[in-house]
Amino acid sequence: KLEETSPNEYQDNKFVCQRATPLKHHNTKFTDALEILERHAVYVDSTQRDSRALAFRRAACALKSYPKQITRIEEASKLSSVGNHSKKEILENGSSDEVQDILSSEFFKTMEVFSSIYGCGPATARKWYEKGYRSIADVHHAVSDGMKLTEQQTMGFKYHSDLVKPVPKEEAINIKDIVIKELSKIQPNCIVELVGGYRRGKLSGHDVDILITHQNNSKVEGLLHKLVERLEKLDLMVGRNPHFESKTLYLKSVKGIGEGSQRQGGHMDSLDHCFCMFQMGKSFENEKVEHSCMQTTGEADETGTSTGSSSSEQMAAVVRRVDLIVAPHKQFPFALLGWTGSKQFNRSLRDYAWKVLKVKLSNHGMWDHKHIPVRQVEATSEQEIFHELKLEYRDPHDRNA
Ligand code: DGT
Ligand code: MG
Repeated sequence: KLEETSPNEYQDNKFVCQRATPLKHHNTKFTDALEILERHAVYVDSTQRDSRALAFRRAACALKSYPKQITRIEEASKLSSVGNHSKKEILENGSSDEVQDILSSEFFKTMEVFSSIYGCGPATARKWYEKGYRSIADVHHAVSDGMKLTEQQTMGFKYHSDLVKPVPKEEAINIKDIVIKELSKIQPNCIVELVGGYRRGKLSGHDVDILITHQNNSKVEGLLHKLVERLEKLDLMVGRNPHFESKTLYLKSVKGIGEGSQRQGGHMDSLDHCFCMFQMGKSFENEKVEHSCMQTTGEADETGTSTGSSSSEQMAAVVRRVDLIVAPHKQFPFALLGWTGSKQFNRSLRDYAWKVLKVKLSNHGMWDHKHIPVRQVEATSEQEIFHELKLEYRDPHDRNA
C-alpha cells in the first residue's frame, strides 16, 4: 500500500520518519542501482560512511517513498535529497556504465563475497582484499597458514553456505514458536515479538530477530541466561565446539535492570541479547552418537516436533542466525521500535528527535533535554512514542526506509 500523497504535494525536505516508506515502491530500478553505488562507496572507504554512501542512501530513501515512478529527470530534480551523482543514475535509467563497471569489477565482486560472511564487516573485507585474497578459498588458506579469525567469523565460514540462504518468514515464525514454547517452561506469560524485517512485512530475511519481555521486572532478570541454557540443552543451537564451549556466539547480560542509559554507544544497545545459530530441520536420527548422551530422548522428541521435522519427511538441515533480545517491560516499546528498524528509519527518527525536539531516543527510552534537569519521557506503546515525538504514527510496514 503506497502513501496517497499526490506527486505534487510530495516533499522530501522532511525527515524520512515523517513520511511512509513502504516495502514495495515504484522506483526499484533506480534504488537498486543507488544501493550498489552506496555499497561500493562503503567498500572503498568504510571509515567515510557518512559522506558519499550516505548521499546515495538518502537519494534511495527519497525515491522509495516517492508515490509514483520517476520518469523524467525534472521530477527527480524536485527532490532535494537526490544529488547530482544520483540524478545521473536516473538519467541513465538505473543502468549507467558506472554501475555496470562496479558490478563487473573484481574489487566489488570480492568485497561482496567477503561481506557475505557473518562477522566480516567492510573493514575486514577490505583488509583481506588488500592482502590479495580473492575468494573464500584464499582466506581458508590464510587461516591454515595461521591467520586468526574471530569466533563469529569462524562460525560465519563454517556455515557460510547456509547463512547466505534467506530465511523464509514461515521458518522465522517456526523459530519464534520454539522460543515461545521453551520460554513457557521457564517463565510463563512472557511477551514475544518477531521483530526486524519480518515485522515490516518482509517475506524473508537474513536472520531472525526475537524480542522478549515480561510484565514483571523481577522475571526479566536472568531470563535470557535461562532460555539460552535451555535451548543449548535441546541441541538446537550449533557452536564452534559443541562439546566443550557454550554454543552462543555472543551473550551479554546487563547486571541489574535499571532505567536504561540515555547514552547510545555506537550500534549496540545495552539490552540483554544473545546472537546464536539454530540448526533447523535437523534429523535427530542422524545425531552424532556422542551427542545423544547429552540429552534425554524426551527433549529430542520435543525439538523434533516443534521444528515440524520429526516425521519421515525430513528437510535438509540448515543453520540460521537468531538474535534473542530481552528488554525490561518499561523499555519494551522503545526496544520494539528500535529492533523493528529499518536501520535507516531508526537513524532518521533519532536524528529528527534530537534536531527538532532536543529529545534523545534510544532502544531504552527517551529523554527530553529541553527540560532542565533532563527529564525521561515514558511511553507504553510505539504509538505513544510517535505521539510524544509529535509525529504521525507509522505502521511497521511503512518503516522500510
Ligand atoms: P534482514 O534481517 O536482512 O531482513 O534485515 P533487518 O531489517 O531485520 O535487519 P537486522 O536483522 O540487521 O536488524 C533489525 C533491526 O534491529 C535493525 O533496524 C537494527 C536493529 N539492530 C540489529 N542489530 C542490532 C544491534 O546489535 N544493536 C542494536 N541496538 N540494534 C540492532
Ligand atoms: Mg533481521
